[in-house]
Amino acid sequence: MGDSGDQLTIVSNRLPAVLKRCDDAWQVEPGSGGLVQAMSPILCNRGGRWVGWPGVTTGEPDGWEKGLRQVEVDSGFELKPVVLNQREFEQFYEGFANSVLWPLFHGFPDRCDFDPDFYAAYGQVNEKFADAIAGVDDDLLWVHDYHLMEVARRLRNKDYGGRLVFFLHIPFPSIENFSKLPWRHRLLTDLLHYDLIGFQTERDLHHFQNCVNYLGVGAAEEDGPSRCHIELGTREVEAGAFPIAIDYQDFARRAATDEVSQRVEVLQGDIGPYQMLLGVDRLDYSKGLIHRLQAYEMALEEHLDLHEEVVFLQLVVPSRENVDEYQALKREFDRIVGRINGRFSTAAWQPIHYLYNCVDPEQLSAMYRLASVAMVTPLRDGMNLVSKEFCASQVDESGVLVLSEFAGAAEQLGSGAVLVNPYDIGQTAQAIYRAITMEAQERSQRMKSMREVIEHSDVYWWAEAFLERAHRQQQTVQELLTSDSFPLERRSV
Ligand code: ADQ
Repeated sequence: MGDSGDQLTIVSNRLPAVLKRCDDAWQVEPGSGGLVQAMSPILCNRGGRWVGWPGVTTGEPDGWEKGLRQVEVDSGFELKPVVLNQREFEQFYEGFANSVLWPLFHGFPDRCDFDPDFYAAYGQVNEKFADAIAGVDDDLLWVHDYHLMEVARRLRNKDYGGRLVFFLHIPFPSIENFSKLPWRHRLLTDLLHYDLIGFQTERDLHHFQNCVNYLGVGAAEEDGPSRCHIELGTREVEAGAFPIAIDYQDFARRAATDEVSQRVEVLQGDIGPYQMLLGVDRLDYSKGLIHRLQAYEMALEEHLDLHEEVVFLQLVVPSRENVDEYQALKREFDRIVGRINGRFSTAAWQPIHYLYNCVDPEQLSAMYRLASVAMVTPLRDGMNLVSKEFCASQVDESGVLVLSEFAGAAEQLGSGAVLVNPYDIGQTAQAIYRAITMEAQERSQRMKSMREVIEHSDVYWWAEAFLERAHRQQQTVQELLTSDSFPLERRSV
């Protein structure tokens, strides 16, 4: 990994393994979601430590540590659990993280509950994480995502002197949305205690720069392509766009195995002799599931030649199942699936097949390979790894990607994908028809160009770009510290 081979500690809200209580025993399940998918290969490759919440709250029966030790043996890196209590789980995780920051940063301010108790709990849990990390003497602490934006400030208060870098997996909001947050100055000031802050896209970086300048918490200036620096008087912070990626070779290799080929045949048998549209998402309102169903329904209304020609397989990973809003989304989704199948099914054909669970990597690969069209149409998404996984798995380059212009991935894949505004149901319905009826040559040209981008800019390229930046920044600081001309007030970096 270039010259950035420091000891690495990853810090995120969730550990990559989640403990669940089942029949009086603890079960370990692999963590789901994009952050875990992206970071696991990095730590597996270079070793290190991962700090995060294992899904256990205080007061639950002992015995869960044994499960984590087994994951450590299997994965080759150390896991350091931070346990939350029930109140922290409700007010920090379900509260500030998922009922304030998630909707606000995805552009849904009306869904936010700006409860001051939630913000207080956010501070307490960030302090808990800072306590857990303060003793770690690794060279580089890489903190991830919106749950932990205050950790750097809290560590600096404990005289932590090492490098602190941060990556935001979700979008950074526009100034119009960010300034609705009652604690906007404090949150942004706290974030600026990191030395390097990474965003998914140019758009996010630009929004961040605007917020820093508009709210007057620093002076942000562009610093070359995809980079900016923020002058704070006593120190400087760097920020940049680093589009997250996948382990391309892993997906491409798996898709070409005999096992996956066999599963493709079985799957084709299960869905019938039709072309397949595929959706793969966590259950979340930001993923645009309802709009997607409406677009498919409209495509079926307007194009009778799609009847008994396509099926739509939607795979949904359960997420935040005990939150009312998510239960309501699932009910709404089920209702519309029932309506569409009720309206259009024939004795031989059912237009939507819907699975509500996690599938293993081979099965996911078979779905990606068989799909004629992948529907990746979030209303807003930091990056969206499904779009990249689909392309990497398309070893015969015959599938079409229908991609929302509001997914971070659109910055890299926009020219190969069929881009849509997911709020425009009519346009998305047309895009479905266009994708299904696209000629083989155009399909292959588009898919080839996207696969090239994804192969070149894979997850190792991404981590190396980010860590080298962190490393270079450290070198610059060291050079300045040993130079006579370095102004004294900047030595506190
Ligand atoms: P997520 O919101 O979790 O990630 P995404 O990037 O699409 O979204 O990742 C989902 C992951 O879950 C994919 O790797 C996918 O393969 C996996 N997955 C989905 N359904 C599955 C199923 N039924 N069975 C098994 N696996 C399934 C957040 C941000 C994203 C950003 C990532 C990484 O919201 O915008 O891309 O972090 O930074």
